[in-house]
Amino acid sequence: MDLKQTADEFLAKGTSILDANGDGDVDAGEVLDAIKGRVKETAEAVAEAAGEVKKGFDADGDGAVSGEEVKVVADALKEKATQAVDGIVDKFKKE
Ligand SMILES: [Ca+2]
Ligand SMILES: [Ca+2]
Repeated sequence: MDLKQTADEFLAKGTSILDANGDGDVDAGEVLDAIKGRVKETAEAVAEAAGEVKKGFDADGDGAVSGEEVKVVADALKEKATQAVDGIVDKFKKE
């Protein structure tokens, strides 16, 4: 394998992705746009995950998470963890 050629191919690939206006060069604006796009994607994913978590806690959907709602989720998690541990213990018992 020609490392120099592989590096050139990687560079060419990166250039074609980053080169938004297709002039063959990557300028600072194009790099910034690419980073901005990625940061936005990440921020959206985080916001979506946070929304899902909040929805999961907020059982009655009033937009607020009460102590009781946290307790319900915590109990469910505890039960899930207990089941998982029981499953592992059962597996060992069988063997
Ligand atoms: Ca360009
Ligand atoms: Ca609520």
